[in-house]
Formats: sequence, structure tokens, C-alpha cells
Amino acid sequence: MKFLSLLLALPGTIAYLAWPGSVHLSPRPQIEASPKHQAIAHAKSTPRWKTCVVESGAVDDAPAILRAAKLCNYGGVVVFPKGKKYTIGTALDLTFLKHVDFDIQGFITFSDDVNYWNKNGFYLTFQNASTYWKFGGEDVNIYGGGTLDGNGQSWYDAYAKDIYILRPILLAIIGLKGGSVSNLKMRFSPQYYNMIMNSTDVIYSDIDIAGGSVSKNVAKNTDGWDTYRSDRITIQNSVVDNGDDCVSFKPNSTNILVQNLVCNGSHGISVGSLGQYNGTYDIVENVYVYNISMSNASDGARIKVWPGAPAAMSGDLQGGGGSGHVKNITYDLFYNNNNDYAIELTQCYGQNNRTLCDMYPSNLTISDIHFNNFWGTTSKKYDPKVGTLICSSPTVSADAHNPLEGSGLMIRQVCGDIHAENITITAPSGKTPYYACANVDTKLLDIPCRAG
Ligand SMILES: *[C@@H]1O[C@H](CO)[C@@H](O)[C@H](O)[C@H]1NC(C)=O
Ligand SMILES: *[C@@H]1O[C@H](CO)[C@@H](O)[C@H](O)[C@H]1NC(C)=O
Ligand SMILES: *[C@@H]1O[C@H](CO)[C@@H](O)[C@H](O)[C@H]1NC(C)=O
Ligand SMILES: *[C@@H]1O[C@H](CO)[C@@H](O)[C@H](O)[C@H]1NC(C)=O
Ligand SMILES: *[C@@H]1O[C@H](CO)[C@@H](O)[C@H](O)[C@H]1NC(C)=O
Ligand SMILES: *[C@@H]1O[C@H](CO)[C@@H](O)[C@H](O)[C@H]1NC(C)=O
Ligand SMILES: *[C@@H]1O[C@H](CO)[C@@H](O)[C@H](O)[C@H]1NC(C)=O
Ligand SMILES: *[C@@H]1O[C@H](CO)[C@@H](O)[C@H](O)[C@H]1NC(C)=O
Ligand SMILES: *[C@@H]1O[C@H](CO)[C@@H](O)[C@H](O)[C@H]1NC(C)=O
Ligand SMILES: *[C@@H]1O[C@H](CO)[C@@H](O)[C@H](O)[C@H]1NC(C)=O
Ligand SMILES: CC(=O)N[C@H]1CO[C@H](CO)[C@@H](O)[C@@H]1O
Repeated sequence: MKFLSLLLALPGTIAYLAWPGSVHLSPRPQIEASPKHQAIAHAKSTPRWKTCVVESGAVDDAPAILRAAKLCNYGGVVVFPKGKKYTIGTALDLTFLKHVDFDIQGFITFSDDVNYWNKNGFYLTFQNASTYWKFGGEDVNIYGGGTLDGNGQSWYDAYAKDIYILRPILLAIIGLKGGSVSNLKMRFSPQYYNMIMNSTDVIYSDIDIAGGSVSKNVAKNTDGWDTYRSDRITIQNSVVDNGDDCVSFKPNSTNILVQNLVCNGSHGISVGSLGQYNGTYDIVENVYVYNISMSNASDGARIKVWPGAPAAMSGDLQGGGGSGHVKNITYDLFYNNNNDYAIELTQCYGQNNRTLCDMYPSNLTISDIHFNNFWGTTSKKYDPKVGTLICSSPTVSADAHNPLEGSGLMIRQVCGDIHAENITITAPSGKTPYYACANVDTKLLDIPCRAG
């Protein structure tokens, strides 16, 4: 072991296997979903028995990180010691991992070579996202109290000139089965802070997200978390200060638990947008959002679904026509502080013309939705309107073979079973608050609805 350590630590070595005890390790996290639990508890991680240290200081530290990850794969901890600063200058594929931890105590940033990353970041197709690096495999834990800094300013400025530039995600987890991300600071992401894609059984805890633009160009699409094609994901005990969704459940997000978050300046905790791509089937099912404090946001709880025909809000916000279902979603214990709407549910996303939205009802159904225990005060923006629930009008189609309707007309209910209970949201003016509602069963909603 000692021999190996010396051998690998020869001058010029950029990563080495360390003698046990020779480098400070953070305690390994033992995170459980709490206070709410997943139906199937997150898997326990196996022990680690070797340690690899990443040396810093190269122009590009990506090769050193890759080497350390390979050395420590199958039972090791890759350490980025406290006080060290790393720069990643080339795209880093870490999707081969198995039973390995990343103990990030130091500071990791990314080069601001927009041209390089635009060409060489990992392109994710979905929403034209890209990523600097990607983690995947099995039983991987990332923690350590350090910082990931996305060096976003050059991207905020570049995006203002070209909306099609491929802005990287700060931390993408792709194809991971079992693992955790905890106790990290995330700063200045060019786009989403976290993307969880093609993954199952991953828990995030104690993440601190912040960072905006210092120029006139706003930091856009800086979602805290996006889940996509993923199952059994927990996000908890974190603070987020950003300018887009605090958490967003994208297509095929199932069994997701989000709890104890404090979000500021965001677009809320959002299902969607869904149904953006014609020809695809999107599912968001079994989501529990518990104990959220949401401030200065456009929305508190939000469900956004595209209508049945394509719409183009802007060059990089267009779509519609996709099908699927949103089912069994609960928002429970939700504090609203200066958000424009406490609740927004729409099946007309991306289509401002309601006539057109009603003409082409969504192909994506919404059912079994619960908004429980909301309090607080909205912003002045729509005062005294504090929320909106707009479903597509029911689809009526001629179907001679429909056994339920003697007339041969079939009403396809695209939105129903939506409940609101114990909601005490007030408007800042003190006027009686109301919600704009359309095509929803107001008997199930314990809120003051007005036709909207
Ligand atoms: C995710 O999984 C889908 C479906 O299995 C696959 O087509 C896609 O390539 C995967 N995406 C990535 C980035 O690995
Ligand atoms: C809600 O979350 C906050 C942290 O954001 C925590 O202090 C509080 O105890 C939680 N409340 C409940 C009821 O779980
Ligand atoms: C919260 O968000 C608002 C609006 O985006 C921003 O002006 C403010 O600086 C943020 N405050 C904190 C404490 O992060
Ligand atoms: C949407 O997809 C369907 C088939 O899935 C196709 O018939 C239709 O033409 C498409 N609509 C548009 C506007 O592309
Ligand atoms: C979601 O899952 C359904 C059912 O498995 C599948 O048909 C669909 O293609 C998936 N959609 C996406 C966007 O992966
Ligand atoms: C609804 O989702 C919750 C998790 O949020 C889950 O515990 C429950 O079993 C789901 N209900 C059904 C009918 O699947
Ligand atoms: C909301 O934003 C204002 C500035 O617009 C800021 O002073 C305040 O701290 C924010 N609230 C929270 C809870 O972050
Ligand atoms: C992705 O970028 C291409 C141009 O590169 C654009 O045509 C397309 O609309 C974009 N898609 C989305 C969903 O933004
Ligand atoms: C909305 O669409 C309808 C149907 O195409 C059209 O007649 C109407 O002018 C549109 N309204 C606006 C405000 O564009
Ligand atoms: C109603 O919601 C408030 C939060 O606004 C909560 O403290 C209270 O326990 C809830 N009441 C019931 C009966 O659940
Ligand atoms: C695949 C599918 O169901 N497409 C339908 C989507 O909705 C529009 C109108 O709302 C219909 O015309 C499509 O047939």
C-alpha cells in the first residue's frame, strides 16, 4: 500500500492513492428522507476503504479528477482537500462510477471558454440543455462542504446575444442508481443547478444554492433542480436563491419527495412544463411536496401543461401537442411570502390566447391533485387575485362506439379531481382574495373561485 502510494505520488502525478489517515476526510453522510419518507427507503451505501487525492493547480484539473475517479472506483473516496482550488476546462464523463464517494471540501470552478463548452459540453437534447460534467453508475455520494461554482456570468451575457447557445448545467446526475448529494454550496450556474436524469434512488440534502448576474443580462433558467426520467428522488433541507423554478418535475418524474426547502426569487415548485413535444408521452406521478417556505417568487405551487396544439411564446419557448398524465401530486404545508400567485395550475402554458387554448385542449390529463395547508400573503402584482386554476375545456368528440354516451358524443375529461383544503392566503391590500378558475370542479376547492 505504502509502495503504491509513493509510486503514484511521484513528481508530476496529478492524483494519488493516499496512505489512510494522511488526508482529512469528511464524515460519510448517512442521509435519510425525513420527516416524510419514500415508500421504499433509499438504499444504504457500502463502506469505502481507499482514498485518492486530487492535486490542484493545473490549467485544467479534469484529467486529474478522471484519474482519481478511476483509481478510487470500487470502494474509494476521491478527496478535494479544503483550501484547494480546481478548474475544470474539459468535459468530464463520470458515468462509469461504482461504490465511490466524492469528498469535495475545496472549491471547483469551470473555465469560462464559452466557445469550447458550447461545442463540447454533453448535449442532453431535452430543452437544449448541456452539462460540464456528468455523474452516473451505482452507489455514488457527493458531499464535503465545498463549493461548485459555474462561472455563469459569461453565459448570462452570451445568452443575451444568442438564445440558442448551449448553456451548461452545474451538476448533472445521469443514469445513477443509488446515491446522494449533500452538504455543498452551488453558485452561479449557467443554466439549471441540478439535473437528475435517467436515475433512481437518489437523495439531495443540505444544498445551498445562490448566484445571479451582476450585468444587465439576467441569469435565466437557473432552476434549482430538474428531475427527468427519474424515479424515487428526494430533495430536502436546502436553501435556494435563484431566478427560475426552485424545483421542477420534468417528463417521467415519479415518486418524488421534496421537503423542508426555503426558496427565494424563484418560479416556485413546478410540475412541468409538460406536453411540450408533440408525439411524446409525459408522466409526472406520485409527488409529495412538504413544508416549503417560498418568497419573492412568481408562483408558490405550480402545474404547467402545454395545450393540444403548438404555440410559440418565444424562440426558445415553444411546443405543445404532447400527451401524458399528471397524477397524484400533493403540496402540503406551504408558506407564501410575496409570491405573485400562491397556486397556479394551467393547461394553457405557452398559449396566451384562451380561445386557441380552448379550441385545442391539452392531450395531457391532470388528476388527483391536492393543495393543502397554504398560508401567507401574495405580492401586489395581481392583488386581490392570489391564484389561478385554468384547465382545458373538456374535449368533445364524435365517437359512435362510445358505450357510455347514447348520443355518440364522448366527453374526454382532461382535468379533474383537483382539491384545495385549508388555504388561508391573503392579498397585501387586505381586500378579499380570490382565484381565477376555469373548467375545474369548484365543489372540491375550498377557495374563493371566480370565473377566469
Ligand atoms: C436516458 O435514457 C433514455 C431511454 O432509455 C435514452 O434514450 C437516453 O439516451 C438516456 N440519456 C442519456 C443522456 O444517457
Ligand atoms: C420545515 O422546514 C424548516 C426548515 O426549512 C424546519 O426548520 C421546520 O422544522 C420544518 N417544519 C416541519 C413541520 O417539518
Ligand atoms: C431574494 O430574491 C429577491 C428577488 O429576486 C432579491 O432581490 C433578493 O436579493 C433575494 N434575497 C435574498 C436574501 O437572497
Ligand atoms: C403531432 O403528432 C401527430 C402524431 O403523433 C401528428 O399527426 C400531428 O400532425 C402532429 N402535429 C404537429 C402540429 O406537428
Ligand atoms: C415516459 O414513460 C412512458 C411510459 O413508460 C413512455 O412511453 C414515454 O416515452 C416516456 N417519456 C419520456 C419523455 O421519456
Ligand atoms: C400517491 O403518492 C404518494 C407519494 O407522494 C404515495 O405514497 C401513494 O401511494 C400514491 N398513491 C397512489 C394511489 O399511488
Ligand atoms: C425578498 O426580496 C427582498 C428584496 O426584493 C429581500 O429584501 C427579502 O430579503 C427577500 N425575502 C426573503 C425571505 O429572502
Ligand atoms: C433548441 O435549439 C434549436 C436551435 O439550435 C431550436 O430550433 C429549438 O427550438 C430549441 N428547442 C427548445 C425546446 O428550446
Ligand atoms: C385568439 O385566437 C382566435 C382564434 O384564432 C382569434 O380569432 C383571436 O383574434 C385571437 N386573439 C388574440 C388576442 O390574438
Ligand atoms: C391549516 O394550515 C395551517 C397552516 O396555514 C396549519 O398550521 C394548520 O395545522 C392547518 N389546519 C389543519 C386542520 O390541518
Ligand atoms: C395524439 C393526440 O391525442 N393528439 C390530439 C391532441 O389534441 C388535439 C386537439 O386538442 C387533437 O387534435 C389531437 O388529435
